[in-house]
Amino acid sequence: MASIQALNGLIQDPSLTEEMKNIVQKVKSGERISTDDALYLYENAELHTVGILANYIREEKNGDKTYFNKNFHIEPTNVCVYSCSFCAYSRLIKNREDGWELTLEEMMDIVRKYDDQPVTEVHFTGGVLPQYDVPFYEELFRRIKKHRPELHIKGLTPVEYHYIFKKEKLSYQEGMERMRAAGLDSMPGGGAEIFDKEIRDKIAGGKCSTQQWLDIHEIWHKMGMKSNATMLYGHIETFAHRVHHLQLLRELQDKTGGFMAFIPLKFRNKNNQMSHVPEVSTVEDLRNYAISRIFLDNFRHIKAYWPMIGRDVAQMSLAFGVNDIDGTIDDTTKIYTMAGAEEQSPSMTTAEIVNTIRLVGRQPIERDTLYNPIKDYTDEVFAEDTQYRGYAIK
Ligand code: V47
Ligand code: SF4
Repeated sequence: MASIQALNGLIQDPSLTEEMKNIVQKVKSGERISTDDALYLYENAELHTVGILANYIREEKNGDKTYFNKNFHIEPTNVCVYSCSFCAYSRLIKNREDGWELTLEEMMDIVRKYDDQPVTEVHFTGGVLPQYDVPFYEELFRRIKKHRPELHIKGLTPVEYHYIFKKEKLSYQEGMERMRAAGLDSMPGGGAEIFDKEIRDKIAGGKCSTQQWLDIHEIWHKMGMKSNATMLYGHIETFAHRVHHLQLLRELQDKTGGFMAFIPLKFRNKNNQMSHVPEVSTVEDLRNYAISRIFLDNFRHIKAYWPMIGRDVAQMSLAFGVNDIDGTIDDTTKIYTMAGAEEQSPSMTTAEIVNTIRLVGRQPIERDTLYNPIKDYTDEVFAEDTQYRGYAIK
């Protein structure tokens, strides 16, 4: 494979520092890099260098396979009891008339809207409100499963679970068991933000702590269930904070093996209390994907969430360790567009997502939430295939 030649080329590079040579050797021999190595990469490494290392690991783990899924989002509310300073939702608490609070029936209407579409997953995300309690979510999940049993429910995060279980006086174990019994299939990666306590208190004060976030995932994994992990980066955190975050995830994954994918989320600065904080560059986004890929040797998948990062950067990220670009979704997610994400109407057809992947020489595979392959689209011919975003398609 081309990636091993690139890696061997890198090893010959006389300009490499001793530290860098040591890291390259570790990657080549499949040895885990240390937190000091990761910090060294964040502080010193050029994009092309981490790109070669991450691409080598990506191809070792996943070859050219690049996954996507067919899903839709439901955001029960955009009002929230918390007011994380990076969140474009939180300002709406004071301005509730701009907000929406969906009823159970309204959420079921959204589910029914997809009845004749081949979606495999519904992803619940959004604000935290007292009326959405344990019995409410149990009823919602049960009704979805009754209506469409095979639809995978990926829902809520430790932020919501910590809040609703406390209200109900349930332990995390009891609460997660009730959620599973009601139909919850997996947990998305949100609410992780950044694990360093000082920075977390500044940007996401009041919601579940780092330890609580990790504990809920650990309990869920020990029940034999799967989840994802995220990191909100590119705001007021340092490189050392990113390494600390990755280290806690790697440690938990060593214990449980329950994480499917790691999803770095770039801080977007529109319509929130941190609009004065500049966004990081695309080069930094790609370096961050790559270093995450290199460090998280026990995570099989690194995902670029394209509605947030934009389809062009998501496409580029496929050469920097990423092997998943999430879903073909309708314009059902507002949390990121409100915060200034690249995609103002985040929806791609299957043909668009497949061609985004094929145009950079990768193999597009539709997957279910648990990464079971559904269909290989490498040789699929679509009606609109003569041109895609200005490129001629063979
Ligand atoms: O936890 C909120 C982030 C997350 C902003 O598991 C922001 O498959 C950047 O976790 N700038 C929720 N990020 C979304 C999430 C997710 C998304 C897609 C797939 C999966 C998965 C999980 O969104 C929050 C927070 O970190 N977020 N506001 C902002 N201004
Ligand atoms: Fe609420 Fe989540 Fe926004 Fe924080 S990030 S204010 S918990 S919706």
